[in-house]
Amino acid sequence: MERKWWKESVIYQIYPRSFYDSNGDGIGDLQGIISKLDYLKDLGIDIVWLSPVYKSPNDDNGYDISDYQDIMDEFGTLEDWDQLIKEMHKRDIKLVMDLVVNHTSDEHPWFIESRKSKANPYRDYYIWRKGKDGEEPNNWVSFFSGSAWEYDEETEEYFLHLFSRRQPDLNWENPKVRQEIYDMMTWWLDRGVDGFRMDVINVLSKTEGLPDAPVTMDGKYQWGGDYFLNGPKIMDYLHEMKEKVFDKYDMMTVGETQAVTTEDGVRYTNEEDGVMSMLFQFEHMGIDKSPVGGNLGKWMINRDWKLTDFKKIMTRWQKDLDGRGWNALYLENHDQPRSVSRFGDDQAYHQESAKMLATWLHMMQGTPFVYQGQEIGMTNVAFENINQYKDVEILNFYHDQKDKGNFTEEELMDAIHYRGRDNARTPMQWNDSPNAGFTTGKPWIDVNPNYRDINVEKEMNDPNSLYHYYKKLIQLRKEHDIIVYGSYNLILEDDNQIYAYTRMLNDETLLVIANFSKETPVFNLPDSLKYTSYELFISNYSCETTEAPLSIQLKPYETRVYRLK
Ligand code: ISL
Ligand code: CA
Repeated sequence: MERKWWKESVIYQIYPRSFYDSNGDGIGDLQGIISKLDYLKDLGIDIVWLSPVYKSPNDDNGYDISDYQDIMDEFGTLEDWDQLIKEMHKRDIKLVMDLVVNHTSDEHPWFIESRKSKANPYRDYYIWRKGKDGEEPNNWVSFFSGSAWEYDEETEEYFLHLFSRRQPDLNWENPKVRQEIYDMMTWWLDRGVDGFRMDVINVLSKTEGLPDAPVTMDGKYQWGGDYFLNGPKIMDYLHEMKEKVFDKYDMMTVGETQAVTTEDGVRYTNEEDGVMSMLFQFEHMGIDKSPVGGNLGKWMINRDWKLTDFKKIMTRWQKDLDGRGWNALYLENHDQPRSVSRFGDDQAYHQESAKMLATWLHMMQGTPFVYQGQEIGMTNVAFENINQYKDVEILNFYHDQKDKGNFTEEELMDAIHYRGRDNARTPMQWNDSPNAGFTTGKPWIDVNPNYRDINVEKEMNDPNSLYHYYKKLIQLRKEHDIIVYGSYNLILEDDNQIYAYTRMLNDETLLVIANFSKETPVFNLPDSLKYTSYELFISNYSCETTEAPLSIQLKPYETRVYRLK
């Protein structure tokens, strides 16, 4: 396996709106990030993935871009951005920008032109179709509820939007669109960025004819994923992007790819003719959703998922990509609930379970991602009033389902409390002063009321805190190649409480034990694992370093990592 800097790194994701507000308008900004770079350096991370900071009317918090080559007013200016990257590079931190090129904002000049007339030179930058019998061109449902088509009076045609109606899909069939995007990427790379996180990158290519989707859901609109996920020309587009852009720089890319098999994963990320450094797969994030149609399934929560099923998913990704591709390891981002609330226990075993999850993730093969606040164990929030929520996905879901009347108010709020994206978007909790020290003004979204217990200042002052545990995990990665390059093997595959696995490199074995339960199961080392010496690398309870990893009664959410030789 080739050595690469982005394999040996830990990446920290910043959701700028909620990170740190430097000027009291209630919105995080670039100067806010600059003032926290020493914090990130202290944590030990190598790369920052910055969610979109481009000009945007913020229908989807920056994932709707109206100018790819300028900064959103609330966040600052291009000069601030230049200062940000300079200050990051000075501290040896690399910067990965978000690349959102499946769609633009409806306020992007291309779209403003495109909707003016059928003859406009920008018409073909987007996907316009005539209606069918007075209705939408096809029956696709949007990721954000309702039809994926919007009627435009001006030219009496519909445009496609897989996401919000204010995020029209670009027409990747058009070579001019593709060239504009490559030029824009080159412009950022020449300004110094070190890579891109590629938003919904595997939906760029739509199946010709845009066929109706089969009926799998209640209601009029249906999940059309088969006609745009990993579509017919996706590899052509990405190979072209690689040739025209990526190949010219020492950079990294991480693709956000829903509905990929491990075979797709290898195709996208292999070192010979892959098109991205690593990818975010979604299978493990689907463990607690129901299999019903498309994105609606995420709201239909399955709380009875089994650890053995989780193991099957993770193990498949670990083994199938070993030596053939590369995994991005994550449990959180700005679209997902907080992991300690979802997979751990955010009450009685808050610290223990958050440490366990961190260990379990960081010891796998792949590049680990830390989402802002994950390093201090920030939790889900349960706002009482729907008006406290800001996310377009949540609000569309709520209103759409209200209209349909299939669920009670309580059921809808429960789903939002468990699954809503705003769980991850409440302001970063810096200290116990009002608004968690995030802003001196009124935050754009309410702060999680638990900020007096969970905040950076408190974590930094406690040597046994989750924050210091993360530092140690990140440090271990720098010291031991086996954590980066070792091969993964699952052990105890039928155990429903303990997730245990090994990593192997040369004559070394890393043994990772993680109790995913509140119970106290006994870990027994399989006979097949022989060793002559052992060393405890890290653990979340204080334990005897001389206790051999043979038979251990684990405490709730206990985790340990041993090196065996
Ligand atoms: O939220 C989700 C996970 O259940 C998805 O439906 C999500 O919308 C999808 O993963 C795509 O996400 C990306 O593109 C969206 C944007 O809203 C998300 O924030 C972004 O990560 C559209 O640009
Ligand atoms: Ca601000």
